[in-house]
Amino acid sequence: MDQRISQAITESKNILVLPSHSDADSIASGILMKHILEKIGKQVRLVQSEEPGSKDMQLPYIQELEVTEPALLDFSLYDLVVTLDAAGPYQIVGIKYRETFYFPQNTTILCIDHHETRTSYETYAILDPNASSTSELVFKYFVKPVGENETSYATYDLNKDESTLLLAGIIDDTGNFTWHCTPDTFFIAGELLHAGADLDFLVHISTFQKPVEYNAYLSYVLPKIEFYPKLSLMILTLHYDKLKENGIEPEKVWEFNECYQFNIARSYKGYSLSALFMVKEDGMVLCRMRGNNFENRIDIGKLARAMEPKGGGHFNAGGFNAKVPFDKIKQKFMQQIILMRANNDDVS
Ligand SMILES: [Mn+2]
Repeated sequence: MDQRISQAITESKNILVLPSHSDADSIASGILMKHILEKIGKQVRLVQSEEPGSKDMQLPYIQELEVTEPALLDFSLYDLVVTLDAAGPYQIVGIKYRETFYFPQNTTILCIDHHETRTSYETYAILDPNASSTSELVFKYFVKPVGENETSYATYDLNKDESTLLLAGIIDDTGNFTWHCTPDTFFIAGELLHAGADLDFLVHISTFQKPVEYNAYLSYVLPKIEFYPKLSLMILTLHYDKLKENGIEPEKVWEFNECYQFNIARSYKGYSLSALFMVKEDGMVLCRMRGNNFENRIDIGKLARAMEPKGGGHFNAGGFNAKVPFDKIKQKFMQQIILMRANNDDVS
């Protein structure tokens, strides 16, 4: 680790920890950073813009997460801001502030992240797009050195609950170890199990949590999936108003969609790319994409960014939001995929 990073931490008294939008990886890495910094005597505030989902509410130490709008905080109160799992400042703040929020110029920011496509906004960074998760980076740099990694801070003894928490972050970001894993990922998972991580509990909360309403959702959704064999693309479009007409609560849909993204998207033979479009009543279109790690050749992070400057993600997962009529977005989206596929074909 860069000497300047350890120095910045050593010299800071009050530290603000800001994990990106709520998922198990950002929550786990955020809580662990708080514990690690507190152990060395720092005053730490841990803030996230969103309430965690019902699955993540079951994670250990979740009550330590303060749900407040980060955009409204007084950053001058902190010597250092640590952001986790955030590809840009927009991933830290609530939806209302995503277009407009930037950190004040004199803020010292340490960014710990594994996104491939990102906007630079930090003073110091621990970045590794090859890492499975930000939880993995926190382990390597602050808990215990792995491989070639050298860092003076990596001396933290994890307890059982903290190990469970970090493993939750890794499991979530790797889709139960089905993508983005390296030898280090498995090594760290092993270390976490040795330290007492509760795998049965994590499998339980990630697998056996489908609400009964999921059946209704599934029967509504399945006929709506469109298949484009030439583009090896599948698209699901959900309109909030139509969901409501069918008695499905749009707010609940994000929970169902996790099931969709894990169980349906990228499980069809010949379809290496899947996109989910959610069209809200105010015209806002949210797009989330997934690629099959073995077959997908399109960089989804780049695709998202080509669609919308604030879009982004990883090679096989990403998204963007845009307030443009849906037909136009869909047309542009298809054209962009045709363009990227043509470019790939030129290369091969
Ligand atoms: Mn992550």
